Amino acid sequence: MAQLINTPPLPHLPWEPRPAGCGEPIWRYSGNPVVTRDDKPGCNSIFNSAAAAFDGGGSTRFAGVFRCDTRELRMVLHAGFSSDGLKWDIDPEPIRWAVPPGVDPVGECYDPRVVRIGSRYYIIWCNVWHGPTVGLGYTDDFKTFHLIENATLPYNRNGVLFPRTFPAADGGEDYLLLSRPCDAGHSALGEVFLSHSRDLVHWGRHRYVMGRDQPWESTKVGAGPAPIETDAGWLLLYHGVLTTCNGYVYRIGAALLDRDRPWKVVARAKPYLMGPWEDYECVGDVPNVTFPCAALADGASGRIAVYYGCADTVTGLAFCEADELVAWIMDNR
Ligand code: BMA
Repeated sequence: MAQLINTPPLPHLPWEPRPAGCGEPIWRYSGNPVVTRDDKPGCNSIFNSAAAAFDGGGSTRFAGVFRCDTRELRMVLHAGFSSDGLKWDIDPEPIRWAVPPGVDPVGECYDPRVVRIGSRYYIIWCNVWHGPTVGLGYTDDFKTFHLIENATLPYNRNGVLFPRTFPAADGGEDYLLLSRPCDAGHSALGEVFLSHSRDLVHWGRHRYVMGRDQPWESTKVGAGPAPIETDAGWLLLYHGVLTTCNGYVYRIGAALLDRDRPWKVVARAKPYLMGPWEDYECVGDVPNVTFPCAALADGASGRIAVYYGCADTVTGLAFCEADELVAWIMDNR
């Protein structure tokens, strides 16, 4: 039975038990979509968004960064707060970044991830800067947001930090970042790499992690939520894309990465874990998209709640248990 490691208890994790008769390793929240496009007046869509446990005082137990596309169809990030991870108050004002001298301002932003390392929350997103690249910043309070630097040159997307640092040979500690170098479109440059950094500014010691494998992920793959540490390895949820005669289909896959050298894949499930199935996943601005960006985990119970974008329009929530998911990956690798 796999256990979560270095994952604090999260007693208020949003949770529903597996429905009777459901034999799947992951199941959807009965109130899906958990965030709709009406949850912030005047926007077009709220999807591909990230949530994290956050003690904001009062009843605020969660904070998030939401991709709220405007009705001009500009991609904008907004902070949001919640007491239960289900009902969200999304700040009507977009996130404004404090920009260090000499650093270019932030462009349009999409597909944010939020990763807590120590007491600080790091935001990683796709930043439109001479093409898509990996933007990186931090906040301590979800009110003031500090830009660091772009972590990569264009073109790159789906940057995701690991939620802790890793000991290096010289006695220091390195941050680790997954990313997916690409081009301006939907090319075959669709493979996940890992980079090391001592200071979150300079990145190097690049390692190959994984590429396209099964038919459902034959166009490209990209990391989803921050990896979750278990005693069997880092649990990585990712998206995999298939090109069909009628467009792209985005599904969710699951893999385990080595705990100490996470560019080594320990096991990877051949079938997809979850894909467009319900109407809100199949119908929207971009049909047939399930795109995971965040996972909350309760270190005490092993329960995991996954937030994922649905059809580039709304946000869904799904539940799974770490030990069952690890067993499912091992059984289906
Ligand atoms: C990707 C990104 C995602 C989006 C997906 C499907 O390239 O733009 O934000 O969900 O396409 O449209």
